[in-house]
Amino acid sequence: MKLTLIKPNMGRMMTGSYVDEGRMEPLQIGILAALTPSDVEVVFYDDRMEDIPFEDQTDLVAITVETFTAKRAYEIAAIYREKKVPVVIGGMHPTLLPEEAMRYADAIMTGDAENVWTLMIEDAKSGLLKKHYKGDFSCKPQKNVFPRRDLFENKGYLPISLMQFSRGCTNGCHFCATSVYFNKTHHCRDIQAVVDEIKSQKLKLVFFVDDNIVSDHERAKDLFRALIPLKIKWVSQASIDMTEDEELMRLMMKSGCLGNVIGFESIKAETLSGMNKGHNIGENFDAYKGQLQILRKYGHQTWAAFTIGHDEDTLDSIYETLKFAKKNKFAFAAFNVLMPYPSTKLYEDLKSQNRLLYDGNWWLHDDFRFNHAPYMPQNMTSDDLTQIGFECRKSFNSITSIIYRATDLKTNMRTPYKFITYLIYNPLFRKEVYKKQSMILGNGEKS
Ligand code: B12
Ligand code: SF4
Repeated sequence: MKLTLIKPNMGRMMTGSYVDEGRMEPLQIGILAALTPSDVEVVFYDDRMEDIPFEDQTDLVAITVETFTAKRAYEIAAIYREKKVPVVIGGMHPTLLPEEAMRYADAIMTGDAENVWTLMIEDAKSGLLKKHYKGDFSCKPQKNVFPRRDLFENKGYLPISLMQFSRGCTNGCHFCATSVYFNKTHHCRDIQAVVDEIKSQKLKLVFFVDDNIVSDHERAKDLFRALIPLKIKWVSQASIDMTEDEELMRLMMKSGCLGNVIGFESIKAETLSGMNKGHNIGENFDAYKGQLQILRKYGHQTWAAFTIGHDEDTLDSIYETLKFAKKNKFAFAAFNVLMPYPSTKLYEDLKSQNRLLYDGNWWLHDDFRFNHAPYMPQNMTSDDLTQIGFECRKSFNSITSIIYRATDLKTNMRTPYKFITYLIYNPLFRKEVYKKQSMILGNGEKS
């Protein structure tokens, strides 16, 4: 049997197809390939930069789907199904919205694949695919396999190895798709398995794609202790309450952490409370003053993620957030329009208030464009929100801002390695700001 794995692109720019120059290895593809029995031939196509050879013979197509790639994924599925090749889809979006996904595939898989993938492959071999495979979290992430990274060779990915220590997060921010997918649970791999996987790698720069690597402080400390002798450099995602535990911070930075993506979301306590992000507020909240001192003390290169368009936000408060991000010389920052992902509390609230645009399913709507607000905000128009989001991204990533932010001896200039990382990635992200804005989802043809 031949299995074709596909990672779909998000869409097209007005001027032609979008090629993500900052693309990274798709970890789920490597894991699914590794879980596949060895008598099955596996090929992989990354739609983000290569053409899918639809004419090639294959027996089963498996597509990984996020909400932003759903439209393109369904287009790809339709082409194969037209040729009578069965298609299975899985990942974040089908798990959030199984009824929709079922309309576009022969089979769907919801939740994690580790426990049901081989069963699905056996069913496909005998031509007896079931409509719905339900994964669960009863085994450790990745089971006992290492991702098949041989499938990633010569695809031009950034020289950074994607890995995972844990999946999920115990917090429940109202906008977060991950918290719905994992139902506020957190699952860790055995630390020795992570260490062995790192040792098997040539690349010594690792991106732990954990949703929140410090969700369990004690487990995280154990991991960091085990990483110290490996002398790697790594980045991940972490919640800012890590700054309340200095032992955690010390071990984290000693183990080679350059910095993490941190969900700041907002600099106002009432906005953070409104989105159920109390763990950012802590005691005596003063626009993150205390937390930032700790981050700087340990030389943490911060990738600050903000979401804009909350009910408490105004145009002024968003400009204030931009000023805050520049003033604190964050290495990187994201100003994402708050996206109502299906099945989140945010989505359900906006739906019940009749505030969703694009018929409530922006991810499939022909008129929706990337980074546009798909709902009516409280204190501005949706166009204002789209515009101010773009302005924040442009301004934060302007040449003057890049030069100004570089000059932080405690973080971005703390070591030559950190400075080089800063200099390589800032121009790359600057370019992406312009390329991605208003991108059309899918192949651009009206459905
Ligand atoms: C790493 C990551 C990135 C990396 C991407 C790295 C890469 N390879 O290209 C970077 C930082 C670049 C990134 C970018 C973005 N990301 Co991102 N990212 C993640 C993150 C943290 C981890 C993904 C991952 O690798 N997980 C590890 C793998 C092993 O787990 P998995 O994908 O869940 O796969 C398992 C199962 O789902 C299942 N499965 C998966 N696919 C399939 C397919 C089949 C057929 C089957 C049967 C099973 C199956 O099996 C796997 C093993 O159990 C997720 C959070 C998350 N938990 O998903 C967000 C997440 C996917 N990202 C998200 C978003 C919004 C984005 C951006 C749009 C942000 C932006 N505004 O620019 C961009 C664009 C993404 C794109 N498609 O191009 C959202 C998506 C929300 C949604 N509803 O879809 C998430 C969920 C974060 C969040 N909390 O909301 N991202
Ligand atoms: S802390 Fe981050 S990963 Fe956890 S629920 Fe909130 S947004 Fe999601």
